[in-house]
Amino acid sequence: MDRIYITTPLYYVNAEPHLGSAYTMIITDTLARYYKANGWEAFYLTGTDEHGDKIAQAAAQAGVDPKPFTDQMSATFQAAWDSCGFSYDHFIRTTDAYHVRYVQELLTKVYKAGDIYFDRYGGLYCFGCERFYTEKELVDGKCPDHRTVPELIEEENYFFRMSKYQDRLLRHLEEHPDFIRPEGFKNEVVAMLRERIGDLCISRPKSRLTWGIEIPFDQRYVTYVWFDALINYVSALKHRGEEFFEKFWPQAEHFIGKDILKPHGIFWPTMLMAAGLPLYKHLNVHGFWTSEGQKMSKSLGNTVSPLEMKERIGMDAFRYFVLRESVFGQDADFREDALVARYNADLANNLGNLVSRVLAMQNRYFSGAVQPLSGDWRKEDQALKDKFAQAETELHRHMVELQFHRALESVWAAIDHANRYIVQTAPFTLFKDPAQRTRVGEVLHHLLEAIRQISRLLAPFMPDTAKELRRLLELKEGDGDYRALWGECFSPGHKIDGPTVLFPRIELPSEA
Ligand code: ME8
Repeated sequence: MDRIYITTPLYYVNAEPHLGSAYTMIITDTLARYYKANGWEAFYLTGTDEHGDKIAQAAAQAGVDPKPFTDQMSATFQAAWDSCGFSYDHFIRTTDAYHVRYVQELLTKVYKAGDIYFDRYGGLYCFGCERFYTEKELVDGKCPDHRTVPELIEEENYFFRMSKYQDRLLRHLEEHPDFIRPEGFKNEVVAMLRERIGDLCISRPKSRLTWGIEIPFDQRYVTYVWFDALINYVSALKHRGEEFFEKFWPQAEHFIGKDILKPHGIFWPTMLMAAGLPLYKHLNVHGFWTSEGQKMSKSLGNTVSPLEMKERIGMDAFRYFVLRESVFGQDADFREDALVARYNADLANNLGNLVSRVLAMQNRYFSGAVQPLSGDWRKEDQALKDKFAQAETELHRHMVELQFHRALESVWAAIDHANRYIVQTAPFTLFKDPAQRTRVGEVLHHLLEAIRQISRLLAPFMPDTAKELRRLLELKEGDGDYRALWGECFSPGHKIDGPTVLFPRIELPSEA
């Protein structure tokens, strides 16, 4: 059986869910639904990243102990994702006991194998990033992300012999050119690997930070948050048993934003090598969203909240917009005018009108009862069916390439075609001639088929809309009709529901 293991980053619990995290969720949820619908065995993992300085500081600011703070924030994330309808199979928290145990087990194993050593180290430390920087990485002496001057810290710590695996990782990337994709990000990692990567400091003294997983062989230390968090991808599978791990791990598809390329592209595979585990299959890297051309930030007040978008235009319309408007791997801009334009043109007009017109005619002309198809198909009937078959073939190809915008384009080309088919066949004119009633019934039957196909094709992208279309067509869940051939789903007399407005137009103030 085909299998896929889909993961998201674990979200830091120091901020509310925003467009950046929602985007990774929308992509991965779409893929998980797509593969499950196609009969694959899929496991879809998300969760929260809860240890480290950043979280300890956020808890302190909130005046709460880290544990209750993370409990509450993690629950906020989970509730937000549930309200968005994301279909994850497991939600992991890095404070979960099984995860903590596994991290300690792995640390012990790597330590015993000699790949973790104790050393004195002085370096420039950025508290925001929770890591040491080399002079070369700084911009004007400041952390490039936080624009703050890192502090000089000297202390004794444990180090992971990351450099030992540098050449092996470079070879792996050469032998598996799509290990990290799109290619530009692979090239970035290859460039990093052509320089000295050094070893990785993986502990923090408790004198400085206590909120972390204790180093199992030295109680004076906790584990560096990245060394802890990355391991979730394995601990979540192991939690379900060794067999489960063996089954899914070789099919691991990680999805991340480009800012966390280094930990996933370098720390993680070298950690896996040291632990004697196989590497993940692919690291899939997406770009960053800006809002009206600017970096999203709370102080600018331009963050996009998935829950607010759901409230305003509905989750499916929000999903449609971010998937249709962005190219996987590239940066994208969230613009209000683009959102309204796409919503009105693609959803309210193309899709919404098609559905309401067809259902309205079916009800007006035949009281909702589906009419039989004769064996005698006209050229335009065949062309309509072919267009949907073409959309499906293209969609499969684009999904494998993670080209979500293209996949949606293909579906919309078929939707456009269905609208043109109405103009071409003009059932509203034909109906005036009683001798043409049988043909009108056939035309509408083909159009109902088109809507059924739209519901199938859109299900991974717009699950609620797909469900609503099936409800309007009076198709029950698990009816066995999902894969039925064109023309073989609706038996004559099958009654469909009345027309409805799927996507009410958004009127701009100037239009009102
Ligand atoms: O990095 N556009 O968590 P996080 C697109 N805990 N993606 C964005 C974005 C934006 N404007 N802003 C953030 C972490 N992201 C770690 C991960 S995994 C073991 C540990 C993305 O909550 C960002 O790239 O800061 C990352 O993929 C995700 O949101 C979570 O970021």
